[in-house]
Amino acid sequence: MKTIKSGIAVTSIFILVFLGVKGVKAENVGEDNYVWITIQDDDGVDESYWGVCFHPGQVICKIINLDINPNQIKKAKIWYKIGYAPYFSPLKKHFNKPVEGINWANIQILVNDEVAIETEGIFLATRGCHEISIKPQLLEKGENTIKFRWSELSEDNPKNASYGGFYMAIDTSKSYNRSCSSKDGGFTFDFDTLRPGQAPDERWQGEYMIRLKIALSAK
Ligand SMILES: [Ca+2]
Repeated sequence: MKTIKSGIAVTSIFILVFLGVKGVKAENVGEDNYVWITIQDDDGVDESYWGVCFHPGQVICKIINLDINPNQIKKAKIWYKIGYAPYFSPLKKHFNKPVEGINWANIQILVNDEVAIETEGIFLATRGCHEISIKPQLLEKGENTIKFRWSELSEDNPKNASYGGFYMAIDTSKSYNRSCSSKDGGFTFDFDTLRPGQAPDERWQGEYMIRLKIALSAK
């Protein structure tokens, strides 16, 4: 994978709070005495098509740069936006909530190629914004990757589960070369198309709407 060394330096919470460094948002100190910081490239508005994955061979990847020692991070969450209701391939139909008898394959979210969460796809792929807590220990200083993919179904597949389509929102108005997709199960990644396997097109270029939220101690 091409390596991009750029991004946002989180060197001092207080400098960031007062200077309002682009791409980093600090929220108020909560009752738990944490300062939450959001590291994002997207502008909050997805205006076009999506990064769609229909099977485990298709992987999407967002790169987040951290200039901070991960042991300073008390809590961490991945925020992401799904742009369209997931598609259940056997029935050729979109569903936006769990339905009795419709069994989805699992979706995995990987942080630096470690599985941070894996659960039945429908719970991670409904249209709208999601926030998932992850272990801060998965994060590294420097470049971090956050990947989304379908998990391989087991051969016996006792629940008769199926893959479908999940639709990661893309902000086409911003581009920092920190989003890429794979059509070969994650062996190679392409920065020119965010729809795995599709030819480059401005409707699926830019940045995935995937952010990292980290909590630092306010003391
Ligand atoms: Ca936008």
